[in-house]
Order: sequence, then structure tokens, then C-alpha cells
Amino acid sequence: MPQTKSSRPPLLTEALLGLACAQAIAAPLSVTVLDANGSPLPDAVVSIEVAGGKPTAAPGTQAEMGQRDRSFVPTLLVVQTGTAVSFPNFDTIRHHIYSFSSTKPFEIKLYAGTPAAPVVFDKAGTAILGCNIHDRMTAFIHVVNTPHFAITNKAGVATLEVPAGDHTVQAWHPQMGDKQPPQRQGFKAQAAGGPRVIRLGSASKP
Ligand SMILES: [Cu+2]
Repeated sequence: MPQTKSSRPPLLTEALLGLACAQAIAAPLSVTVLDANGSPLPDAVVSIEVAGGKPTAAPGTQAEMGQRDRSFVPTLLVVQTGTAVSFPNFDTIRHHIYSFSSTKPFEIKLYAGTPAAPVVFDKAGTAILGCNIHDRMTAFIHVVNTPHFAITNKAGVATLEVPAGDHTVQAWHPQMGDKQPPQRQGFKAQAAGGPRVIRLGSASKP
């Protein structure tokens, strides 16, 4: 799996902010993530920290990372900091899952069904998951300090709704692994004003 770093090209992210609305409420934001060659990048996580937003999820926020047919489902899960993630095993065989990532080291030893206690992801970052029994099983849990996030589609586009204001957009891709933080850039989401382009990526240019 794409856990390696160094030689990977940096991501370039470009956000097109359009569809201005008349009132200072939610503005649809379309973000296109491009790789270093300018090609659209599917399966990238785009998250937006809005001005004055709460970084931590409301108590009781839950998500699920299942195991089915000896695979994690989904292979990429995005959650807000503070989310409790459960790990139900839908297979008839047992799994033994773990993460060594500093964002959330944990282990759930050989089990069937749903483990009693979910794992709370209390720090932003990325956890790479594995299974001790099935080497090929791997997945990512990407944790962000905002409820505003989306994964890019085949065209490399993610669509989010955010209120007008000064925000920070972040982009991360599984190729960046669990050591590299998302690329970030501030931008102003305006209630009106037409299309707008935001470009990220200078931080890690070779
Ligand atoms: Cu397994």
C-alpha cells in the first residue's frame, strides 16, 4: 500500500469557489485536487476549518470501519476529532486489527462480531490500519478538526458547503501516509463575488 513518502510528488490543490449565493450563509465550494503533474487526484480528502468552528465533534459522534471479505470497509474513512469509531467484523473469521500511527496507536486483539468499545480518535492526523492475521488488509482513518470534509471523486473534485468567512482549506491523500500533514491554505469564502481560485502546494515543492 502507498505508505511511503520521500519520492512522492507533492500535491497541488486548486479550489474553485463559485455559485455565489445572495446571503451570507452556506456557500457551495468545489475543490479540485491535482497531483504534481496537474492531473486530477481521486480519493483525496479535502477539509475546511471554518472561522469560529468547533474543532471537536459533538459528544456521541460515531463512525464505522468494518471488515468484510477480509478487507476494511471503507478503505478510507474521514472523521472529525473526537469521533468514536467502531470496528464491526462482518466476516465469519476473526481479525486482529491495529495501528502504529502516532495519531492513534491501538490494537483490538482477535475478535469476531463488534468489539465492545469503540476507539475515540482524539487527535487530528492519519492512522494507518492493518490486521495481524491478513497482511493485505489495510485502510486509512484521516482525522480532521472540522465537520466540513469530503473525498474527491474520479474527477478529483470535492464539493462542500461552508459559511462565508475566513477559512482554511486542507488537502491530504493516502499517498502522503501518516507522517505528512495535510497541505493547508487560508482563503475567504464570500457570500458573493463569483468564481475564485485557490492554489495550494508551495510548501512541499521539491
Ligand atoms: Cu484480518
